[in-house]
Amino acid sequence: MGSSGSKPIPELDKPWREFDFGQKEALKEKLENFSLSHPDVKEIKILVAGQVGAGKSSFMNSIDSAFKGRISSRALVDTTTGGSHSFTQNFKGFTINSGGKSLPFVFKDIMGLEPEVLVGAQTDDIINAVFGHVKDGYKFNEKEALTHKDELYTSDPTLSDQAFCLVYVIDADKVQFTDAKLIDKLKIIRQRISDKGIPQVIVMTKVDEACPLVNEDLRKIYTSKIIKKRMEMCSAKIGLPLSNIFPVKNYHDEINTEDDVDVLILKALEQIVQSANDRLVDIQSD
Ligand SMILES: Nc1nc2c(ncn2[C@@H]2O[C@H](COP(=O)(O)OP(=O)(O)OP(=O)(O)O)[C@@H](O)[C@H]2O)c(=O)[nH]1
Ligand SMILES: [Mg+2]
Repeated sequence: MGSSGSKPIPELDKPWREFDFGQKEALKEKLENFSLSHPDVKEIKILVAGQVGAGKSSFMNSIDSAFKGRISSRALVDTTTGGSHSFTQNFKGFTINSGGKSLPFVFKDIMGLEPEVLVGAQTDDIINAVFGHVKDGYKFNEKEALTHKDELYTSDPTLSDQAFCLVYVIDADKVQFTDAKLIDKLKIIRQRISDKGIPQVIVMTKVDEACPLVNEDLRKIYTSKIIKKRMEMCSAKIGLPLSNIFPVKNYHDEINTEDDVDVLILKALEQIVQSANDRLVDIQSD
């Protein structure tokens, strides 16, 4: 690498992950025609968790935008910078429509995790939500977890109430500073849900903020050394393989959609939906 004084070139000669930026329409079509592999499940529930401000709501809006072909802002995004409390607090579903129909997956945005907050409350709520015990309308509360006595607690969840994939949204620009307490929380969640075979995917957001090269040209995402490093950090910290990590740029200040943004978002979605469906296949054959 660079000789004395010269800056190292932050770009690899060849992309380290093969990625076809021309596959947007194919991905869209595949996702529009996706059918679930279990007769009792009409839509698969996907939970989205992550630190406050990581871009969870923006990721769902970006998926919606990619299908609509215009910028959508259905999930409310906090536009004030530096907020330490989660902007999204109510548990409710977010479905995607495309080609005149509603796609068979529903996203549930969980309130952002805060490292300082009591370990119990938020981790328990997330684990309960994964297992289908949390009803829509529940307001996540940082001090107390939902208990079986609560009206919004489902004691006997059906298959459709359960989540088939947990998505961790991680900010590429902050991953190196991730608080050890937050990592511990994620580890607890991982242990509890991995036992039940629930797939997990990391969506690494804000690649535009993490790497100037990628900010200029999103197609450099897999030749950027910074992005590769941040993905490796995500993998090491959360304990998921690199193959489960998808870097994306969410729509945040754009007024038009762009194919390069869409294709990365749709690829992450394809992986999420496919792993959730694999889980359904496993359940069926259990
Ligand atoms: N540059 C850039 N900004 C982003 C990206 N994703 C999200 N943002 C911005 O980051 C801020 C937080 O995004 P949200 O989507 O509200 O984050 P959240 O995870 O839902 O946060 P809470 O609901 O508060 O837990 C907003 O100002 C977004 O516009 C991205 O990929 N790139
Ligand atoms: Mg949010």
